[in-house]
Amino acid sequence: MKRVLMTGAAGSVGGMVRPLLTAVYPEIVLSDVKEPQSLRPNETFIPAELTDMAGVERVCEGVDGVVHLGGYSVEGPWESILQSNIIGCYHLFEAARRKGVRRVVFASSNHAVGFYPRAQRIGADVVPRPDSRYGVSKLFGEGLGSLYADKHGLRVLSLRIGNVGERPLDKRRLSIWIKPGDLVQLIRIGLEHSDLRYEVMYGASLNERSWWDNSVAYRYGYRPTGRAEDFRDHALAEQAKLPPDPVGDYFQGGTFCAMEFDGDTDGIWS
Ligand code: 15L
Repeated sequence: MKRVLMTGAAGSVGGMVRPLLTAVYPEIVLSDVKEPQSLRPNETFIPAELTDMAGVERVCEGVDGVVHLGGYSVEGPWESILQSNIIGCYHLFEAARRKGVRRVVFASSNHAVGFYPRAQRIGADVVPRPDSRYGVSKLFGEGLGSLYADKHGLRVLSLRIGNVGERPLDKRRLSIWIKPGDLVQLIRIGLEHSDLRYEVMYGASLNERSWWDNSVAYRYGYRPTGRAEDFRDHALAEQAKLPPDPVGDYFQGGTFCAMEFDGDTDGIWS
């Protein structure tokens, strides 16, 4: 891996993983609609809109591997999700194929499976239960990754990322938190591991309260070092400031499940 492209480089996750990737790979191409701050000597910024196929092809030029963080990163109106995460994600995989990119690490999300109850432990092979239009768009991206791997030989890793940050923000995040360094470990598995063809893994640190069986990642050598419980007091204090949310607190996806919810509540409160 000589030249690595990161889309969504000006976003918050991009900002956290960027210095760690820049330290590893000789050439980093950063792409986003706005320029990220303080470029290092081995970083080049190329602006692109994911909705512009020609622009996406331009940023893929000469690239060996892509870390695709770009797109709409929360629940939103259908039109925004459609443009950024459906059309934009298709452009990314198709441009990667046309330009001979070898690997793509796709930032999927825990919201692809957010409607699993917190009481249930799930692996990466469960039937998806998206909790939002955003979650559905992430499954579309996972589907594209699988298709381009099987049909075109692209090697793809879909990471169902929990919540990236220096520490878990609340009780839910004690289960799904991932520290930036652990996410970079997973990204490097996606960019470098020789056995990888197509896999789905969870982007979580070493969390005692995890709801996910991440044995696929461990099989590929993932050894997370972040421990959510080290920040338990802070996370629970923050949780205490939040109003109760019967739907969100029951399901793994939290507030994404509660948004616009008018479904069947049997079994939630009883
Ligand atoms: C995500 O997928 C979002 O991108 C992020 O903003 C958080 O909402 C995160 O999930 C989460 O579930 O905490």
